[in-house]
Amino acid sequence: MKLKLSLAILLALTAPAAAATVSVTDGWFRALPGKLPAGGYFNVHNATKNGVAILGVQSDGCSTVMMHKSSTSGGMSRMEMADKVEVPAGGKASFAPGGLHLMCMRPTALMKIGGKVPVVLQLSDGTRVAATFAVRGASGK
Ligand SMILES: [Cu+2]
Repeated sequence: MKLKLSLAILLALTAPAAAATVSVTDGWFRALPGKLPAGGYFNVHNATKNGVAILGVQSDGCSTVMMHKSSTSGGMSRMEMADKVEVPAGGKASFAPGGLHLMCMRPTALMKIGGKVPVVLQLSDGTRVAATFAVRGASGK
């Protein structure tokens, strides 16, 4: 009886901590013909009590991955580098067409429409988050 009780306490103490992580959902790349860069889109959720920032991204599907932000001003759309992307405690950040996105430079043979590509985010707290992105065609489907 005593053993069961302490096990229950242990589970209660450890379960929430294990669930409080940074996670990635809805990840996909838009593969374009030839060696054109593939745009990468996803949502990142920070369930921890501390704000973190994404400092870099790596993928075996790309020679280099950059973070970009698109914006439109005066009818002109442009992209600029995003050195880091903040994800507030308990909040999220969205990489979506027209805004923040990954720029997958010189895609490798892994970047095949209908396939899957591994992606790793490097966070400011020193941890890494692994995710799998689906590869879609130019239409986003
Ligand atoms: Cu870009």
